[in-house]
Amino acid sequence: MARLDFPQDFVWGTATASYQIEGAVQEGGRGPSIWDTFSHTPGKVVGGDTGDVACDSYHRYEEDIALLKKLGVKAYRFSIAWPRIFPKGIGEVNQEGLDYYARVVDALLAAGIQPCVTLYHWDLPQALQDQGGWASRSTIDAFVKYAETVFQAFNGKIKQWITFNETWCVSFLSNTLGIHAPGFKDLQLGVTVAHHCLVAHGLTVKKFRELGIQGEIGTTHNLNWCEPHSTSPEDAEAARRSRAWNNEWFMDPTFKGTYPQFLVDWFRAKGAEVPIEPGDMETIAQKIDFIGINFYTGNYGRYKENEGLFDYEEVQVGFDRTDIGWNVYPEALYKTLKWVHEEYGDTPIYITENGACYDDELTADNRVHDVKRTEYYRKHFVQCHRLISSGVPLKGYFAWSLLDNFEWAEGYRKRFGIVYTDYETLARHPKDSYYFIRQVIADGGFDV
Ligand code: JJW
Repeated sequence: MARLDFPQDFVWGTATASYQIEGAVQEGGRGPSIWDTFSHTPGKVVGGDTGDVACDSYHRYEEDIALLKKLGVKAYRFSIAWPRIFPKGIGEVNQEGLDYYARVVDALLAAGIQPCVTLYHWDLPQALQDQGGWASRSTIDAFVKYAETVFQAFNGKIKQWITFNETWCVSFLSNTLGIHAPGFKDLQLGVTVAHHCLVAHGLTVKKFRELGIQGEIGTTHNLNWCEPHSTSPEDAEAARRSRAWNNEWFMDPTFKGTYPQFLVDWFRAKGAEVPIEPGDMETIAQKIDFIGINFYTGNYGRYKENEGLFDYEEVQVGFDRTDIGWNVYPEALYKTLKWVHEEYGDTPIYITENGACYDDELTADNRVHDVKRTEYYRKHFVQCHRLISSGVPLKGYFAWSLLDNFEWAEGYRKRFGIVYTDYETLARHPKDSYYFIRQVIADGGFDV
């Protein structure tokens, strides 16, 4: 048996997002977002689920914060809903929206928990989508104005700010694959949206510095490790393309102010161009205080002609998979963050999401014995410890998620929480994984 100790100042936390937990979509002066529109469009979300009620955290945030306090986390990552602050995306500030988040922030601070705020976790005001959404550069200006408004409202209270959650999902998953809102299937649109989000990130960081806002600012990219299944050059190149699409396409601009040229060429051959305007790349590559990484899985794959965008198909090599179909591949967390450190330097790294989806069952004693999720966490914590030991500047870890919630196009059936949400009563029941994480935090580590 060995003991794995984490540094005293390691930041343990959990994460959520506004549309996934708040509900109360018509309250507090909130305007509609693209996720209201999308989830209310038949066929877009499994079971026709919507975020109308979700976990009702808009009304139950005190209970959620009590769960965080009992868990012993140092930090809580949540997102501010842009349509609560600007119901139409621009124009008049909705004071009721600011007041709601002020209550959340103050309750967190009173509980001794650092707020980590995501500015854009996918709930774009519908009014802006009606004018082109992220395909239009005017949305960039609207975003910076929204960011400035919340920076000033909460200056000094927020330890960490995250501009965007998962720019790959915002762009390609939502505009090229059509799986998330607004649900378009267009390569050019995905490329354009990715670029505009990156520019919006850069301008927001600039604004943050200009205003002299306290705390740290960064962004969160979801990385996905892809490895070739064989040693053939075709397989290596196909895996390389898939990896670059998920990873370098976002990390290179953020840190180096460049796009991976071979993929720029690949997209051009398919008729899509990055709409770069003078100064954009310098704007994107603003120095950030930390980089957030969301990590869930990795895969092996091979070349297959005309498969997807990259002539790449995944090969099943016998991984256990979670109930959303994602491989359990903890070593890929190590490989990914090792690569981030080697390729992009010493910027502090936070795992801003990691977790597992399993179909839990509430037992008669109101417990959930989520053995597989607990094992998933344990294995990923081992890799975190390995990373820290090998000199990677990993400073914190946020479990996705505090509680079961609206899992986007998958609806409520896919549960990622360490707390079970009973959607009939909206009662919360901590799962065994919650108690495992609580013990790790209390002990500063665990035995393997
Ligand atoms: C779908 C891949 C082809 C969220 C997907 C890829 C292509 C059929 C979880 N992270 O709820 C979904 N999540 O809000 C942010 N991250 O399709 C937080 N990525 O399939 C969590 C990725 C995702 C996805 C879901």
